[in-house]
Amino acid sequence: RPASIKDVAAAAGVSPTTVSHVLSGNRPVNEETAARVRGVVNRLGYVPASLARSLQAGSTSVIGLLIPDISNTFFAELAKGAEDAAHDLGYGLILCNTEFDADREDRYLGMIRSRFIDGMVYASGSAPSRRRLEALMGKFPIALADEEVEGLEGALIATADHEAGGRLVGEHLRELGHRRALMLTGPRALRSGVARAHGFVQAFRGDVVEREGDFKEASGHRLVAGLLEEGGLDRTAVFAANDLMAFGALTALREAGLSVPGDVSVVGFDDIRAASLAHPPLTTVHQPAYDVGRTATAQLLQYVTRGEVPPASRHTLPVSLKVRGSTAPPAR
Ligand code: XLF
Repeated sequence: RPASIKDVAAAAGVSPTTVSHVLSGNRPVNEETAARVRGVVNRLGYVPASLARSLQAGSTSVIGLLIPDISNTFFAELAKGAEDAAHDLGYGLILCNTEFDADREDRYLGMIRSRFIDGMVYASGSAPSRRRLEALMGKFPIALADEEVEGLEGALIATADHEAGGRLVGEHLRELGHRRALMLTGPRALRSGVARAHGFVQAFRGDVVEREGDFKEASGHRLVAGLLEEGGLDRTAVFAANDLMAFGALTALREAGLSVPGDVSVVGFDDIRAASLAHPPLTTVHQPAYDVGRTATAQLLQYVTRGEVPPASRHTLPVSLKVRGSTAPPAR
């Protein structure tokens, strides 16, 4: 039996009238109470009568796009592509930003179960939600974008060729003459970073020290500053698994009085807009973020419009190396 407004009220310890005020926004409700009610609504998958009617008609014509970090402009580009594809077919798009937080991710995934949205493009790889995602995938239209999720090989996915990108960086640094590199990886649970590191180590064929970051600028700074404090960096090159971490590394090197690329070469991954504006402009791997978002969404919508769950299909988009001022042959 679907959850009723009375079930929600009982579980949240409020009256049905309060639940209705929270959902309609017609009367102000104490923020703490409202948050509790919304939490119960999501957990029980309660659907208000007005929405239920539009759902019975078949759909809400809205899909969700789940991303981990809205401040990373890689995901802004990806969202543009997704929004354009949705717009083309008359669909609206709700942005679900998780800040890499598993609880938020679970709440947003709850929206598909409650049928607030007709489908979801999932551009994140937070490990804790994997099982929840898997359970939903057999029943609802979901596509993966950017990040593969282990155990979900049967999914519709659009992603850049992360491993090939890592190889391009390895070859570039090797050709310049580098033999000792520091690799700042992403979290080990995320496939994109693991694939980039794998491709890099294979092609570089030198001495690589790895340190695990979290794809944010602060971790790139912390890891490089930490190594410098511990006794200096005996590496001539740093490859960061995304541009934000490369920016953090650039700052830490500058603060320590080291010059890029004179003392150390630095390479990123993504080619977000800020990469070409950095000092020096960052050598990086260009990922087609817009096309990743657009392809995943356009493919997914083919099935959403028919009310079908998409079959497995893989769209691997090519990457390219953008050589800029942050890399040069090693001085020593
Ligand atoms: O999900 C991966 C990790 O970080 C994505 O492609 C990114 O490179 C964006 O910065």
